[in-house]
Amino acid sequence: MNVNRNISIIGVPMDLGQSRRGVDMGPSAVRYAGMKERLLEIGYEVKDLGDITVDHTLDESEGQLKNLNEIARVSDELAATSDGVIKEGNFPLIVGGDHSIAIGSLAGISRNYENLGVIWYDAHGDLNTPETSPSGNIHGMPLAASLGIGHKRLVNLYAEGAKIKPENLVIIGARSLDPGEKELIREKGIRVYTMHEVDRMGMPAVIDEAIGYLKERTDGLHLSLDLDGLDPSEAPGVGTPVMGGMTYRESHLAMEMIHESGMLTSAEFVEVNPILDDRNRTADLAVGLMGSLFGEKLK
Ligand code: Z70
Ligand code: MN
Ligand code: MN
Ligand code: MN
Repeated sequence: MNVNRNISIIGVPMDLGQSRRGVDMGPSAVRYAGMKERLLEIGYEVKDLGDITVDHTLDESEGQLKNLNEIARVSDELAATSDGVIKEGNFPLIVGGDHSIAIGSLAGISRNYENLGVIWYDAHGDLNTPETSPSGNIHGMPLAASLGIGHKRLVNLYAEGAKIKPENLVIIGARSLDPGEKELIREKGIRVYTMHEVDRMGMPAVIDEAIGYLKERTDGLHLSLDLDGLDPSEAPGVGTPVMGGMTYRESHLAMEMIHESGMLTSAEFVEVNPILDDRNRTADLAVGLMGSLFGEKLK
């Protein structure tokens, strides 16, 4: 597969999917860290489409699902934008914002594939439903919603029903799974490399196996990278830090190997919270990871 040389950046300053304000400044922080310049340097054509507008007025009307209305509205717009970028022949690079935005990106992107593969690089499973969620935060639900499970507004967003198939999904780095999420993983047979597997097998074997598995069954590959997948000592600027995460080196290697596969067709980087960060370190890290993901030469 030829790597797409035309990248379209979409910013989504969403912070309504969780309870720590500030992640809406993620797209600015990542732009400030030199995202576009880095990609131009590697040799891509890069178009920054700017940010999707988010109304940050908190709306508690839905009770159990916090800020459902605005999240659904933004997700629908993001779905249409990502779908449009692919139809123009460009590569969508989406920058959040909290992880609830993946509902919109997957809804739009998946329209263009029979079997979209997804690598979910995250400390969390984001597989909760309104019934299993301990928090009511929609950023803990985007994968379940994309699999067709959860609130109908989220499940039927942009198109009716499931956007991805459980067998086309690989979760890497999980170390904080709620009971309902574990049940869903078992029930659907979802492939999960928890930190246990990352430590036992090593990152090279995890990525080799994940890529080999997805190569057989998918016709596109989306990387959804939550910065909290990395260890908080290296990515402090996230809303929900969880100890024992993937290192800087493991993560760069993972990005380089995904690049080498030639399979990547879209990507998103989420949960950078500059308010909680240490002098934009986590945004800098995100841009560095993009460098590796897009094939920056090491020598
Ligand atoms: C928890 C919930 C979550 C990200 C935290 C946390 C989910 N499982 N996702 N940080 N990115 O509330 O559903
Ligand atoms: Mn806000
Ligand atoms: Mn997440
Ligand atoms: Mn997470």
